[in-house]
Amino acid sequence: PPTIRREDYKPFAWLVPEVSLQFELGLEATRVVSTLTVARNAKADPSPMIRLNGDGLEVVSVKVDGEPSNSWTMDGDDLLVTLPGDAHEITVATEIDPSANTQLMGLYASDGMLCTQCEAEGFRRITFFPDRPDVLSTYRVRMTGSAETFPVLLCNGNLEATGTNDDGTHWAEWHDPWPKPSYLFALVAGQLVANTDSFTTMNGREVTLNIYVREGDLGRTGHAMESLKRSMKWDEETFGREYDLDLFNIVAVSDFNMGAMENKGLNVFNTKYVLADEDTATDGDFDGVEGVIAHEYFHNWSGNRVTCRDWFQLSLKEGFTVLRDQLFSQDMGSEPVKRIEDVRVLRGAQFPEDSGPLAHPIRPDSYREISNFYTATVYNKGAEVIRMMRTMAGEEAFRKGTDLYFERHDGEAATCEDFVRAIEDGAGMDLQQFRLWYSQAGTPKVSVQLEHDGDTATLHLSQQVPATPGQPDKQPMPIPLKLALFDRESGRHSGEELVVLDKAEDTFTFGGFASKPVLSINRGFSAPVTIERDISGEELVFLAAQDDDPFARYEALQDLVVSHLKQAVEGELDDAARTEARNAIAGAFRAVLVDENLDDLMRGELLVLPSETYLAETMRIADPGRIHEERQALRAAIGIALEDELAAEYQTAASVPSDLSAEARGARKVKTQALLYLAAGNPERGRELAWEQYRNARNMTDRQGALMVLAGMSGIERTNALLDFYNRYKGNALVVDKWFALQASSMHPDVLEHVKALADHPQFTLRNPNRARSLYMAFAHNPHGFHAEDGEGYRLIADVILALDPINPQTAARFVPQLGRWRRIEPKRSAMMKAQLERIAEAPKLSRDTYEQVSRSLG
Ligand code: BAL
Ligand code: ZN
Repeated sequence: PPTIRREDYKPFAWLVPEVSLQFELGLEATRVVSTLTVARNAKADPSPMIRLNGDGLEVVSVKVDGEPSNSWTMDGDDLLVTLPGDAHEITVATEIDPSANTQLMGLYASDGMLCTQCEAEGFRRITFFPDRPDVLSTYRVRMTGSAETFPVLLCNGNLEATGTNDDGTHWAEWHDPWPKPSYLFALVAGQLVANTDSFTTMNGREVTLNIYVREGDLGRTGHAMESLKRSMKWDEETFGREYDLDLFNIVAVSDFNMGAMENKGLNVFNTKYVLADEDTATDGDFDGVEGVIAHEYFHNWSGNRVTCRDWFQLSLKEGFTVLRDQLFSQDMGSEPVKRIEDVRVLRGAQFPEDSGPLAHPIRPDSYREISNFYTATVYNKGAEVIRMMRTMAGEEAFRKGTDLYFERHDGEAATCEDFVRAIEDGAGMDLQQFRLWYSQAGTPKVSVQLEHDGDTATLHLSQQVPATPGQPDKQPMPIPLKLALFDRESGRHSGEELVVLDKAEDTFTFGGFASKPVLSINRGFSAPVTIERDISGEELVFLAAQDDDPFARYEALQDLVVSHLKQAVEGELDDAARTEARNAIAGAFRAVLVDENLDDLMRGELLVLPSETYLAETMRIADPGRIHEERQALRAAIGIALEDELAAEYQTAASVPSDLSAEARGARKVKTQALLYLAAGNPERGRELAWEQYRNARNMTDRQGALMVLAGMSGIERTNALLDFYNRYKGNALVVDKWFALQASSMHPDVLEHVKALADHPQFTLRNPNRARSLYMAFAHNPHGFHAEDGEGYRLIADVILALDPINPQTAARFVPQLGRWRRIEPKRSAMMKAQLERIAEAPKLSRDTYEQVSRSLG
């Protein structure tokens, strides 16, 4: 497959101001007739022909200006039409089979209904079109189909007319007044019911809101609707953005590659991010629904009104929209807890990407298959980069920048450079050097040393941006670091400061310190970097107990644990030193358990141990087996040392009434963490408590928490709980996904055998992405199973990739990065991981998606 390069961008030779589409809908055969009004683009190199992208389409007929035409040829999958004049109308008819579309890109059948996914390049699987985001058109769509099979007919924009025909079909005509690129097109047809509500915008526009689902799911749409209304209000208040149509529709579908899709006026969602009630969704699921509803809604401005010029600019809309949804969720719940969760995602998913063979800048320079670049780097690091601009500018100035961005580029297909320039001009700041964050990959490492002399504290900072594929040499980047210097005696500091490290090395001095202060740095995680600080265990304990920045407090605890586990894994500790370190950690955790100033949401967060993946990331070469052993042993040691305190916390938390209040959610979080430690320290007691919790659970958070613990243990309680859970929820696909995932992510010694057996379960299928991921993605991210010493975990995931690739390449390729970590794993496992990648590479007819990921991973 060819490589597409950012530097090769050229504007398209033709404008397509208007598109008219006619669909005759059928699950097995859908006829599409598209009429494009085209005109030469004066800003582009002239061309005598127009290239209309296709993917697997066959031409039924082509007309130019209403007359059948022969002046067309195929170039691979694309249709080239020669056009004599400056403006024409092209009409192309095609026929497609949605039921055969297992890739779930383009128009496909899901559970008896029809729906679409067009981002990034799915529209070309529906009809021939210049399928690139810088071609903006207004769309008029007429859909005709069986009134029985497709009672609901939805498209972008406004519904203008409907009617019935004598043959049992009916039709609907939709018009979207806002010019949009083809990737934002959507169509849905099927048997659906709606939760309908309304929202009045800041200028008094009455917007009808619908959430369409299958009939039995209507009762679980309330949270999504409330989240939508809160998002609409928040975007008005925080970014001054008002909704721009009279209708906003959301449809939930059960077969979906992504989480959701922001099609103009018709968001299509994975059911996972719409449906929630206390019996079937955990607190985390509720947060997921709120966050994704907000994210897709916010795209209406950051993505739709201002879209991307080309796919290299993906972070323009995704990084910015992730930041917007993160800020929204911070405002809706606990700001520090949300920040910790977001950083955990960044460290667990993006840091490993940034330090491996798939590392790429947030604005990549080249790709073969753009679907592979919907990554944690483009999304989450992209959000961090914009967050840094906000931190340096301050909230008010940043808002001036975003106002200017929306004003300048409304209706345009813009670039990341346009965004940076708007922030620069609007906020009045110089971001020249800061632009390096868009072009350089790799997580910067900042080394920190604090010296004290007389009454002056001197801070030495240095940065190093590691080499990444294709980028051996890096320049220093501006790194904004929030810091505070604590007086050891009083436990206070005299104010937070922001320093920007923009050189390879720099020194900052602070006066007025009679004794050496304790440094708290990168507070609030002000920069997405790793910090290597010269700090004692005693200072970390001090910060873990005293720091007034909740993130820094969390960080101190994490550092304490990470540095201990690194030493333990790398064989640097004798028994006495190990015991001493474990005692110090247990002491710090005890302080967290009994601290009356902490709310339970935060307490629960502070108790979470760093993940095995993150621990591996902190080591140059990781031994996953040793990491697992040491981490489990530390958990058990804490469970033993703090058994009484944990049991007391557990009982207190268990007595909090079960509802969705922050207090109750916090209590559940603490309870789950306490249970994990207790079960590790005293398995008998843990099993009993978990079984009791399972039986008495009145919500999914408690039920799933208990089952998670039981799934990792042996015993009849495990069998009974898993059986009960399955029988109770076997009609609910999202909960059955949980049932598969809980077993695949368990700490049970036989997890690999369990996963193999579950693959034969009657409810398992590779064809549904949620189900495939529930078993195999959960397993691939379970280091204890995936890194089984004999390499069977690697073989299993390679088999999955090979089996899934012909069905759904986009989803198959998502499994490759786990094997791609081979260079950072100890030699024996590393060789087996590499061998599996080579086996995949040798397979005939690999998709472009999987081929690209495997070849980059081996390269
Ligand atoms: N644009 C793809 C799905 C999302 O990021 O919202
Ligand atoms: Zn998005």
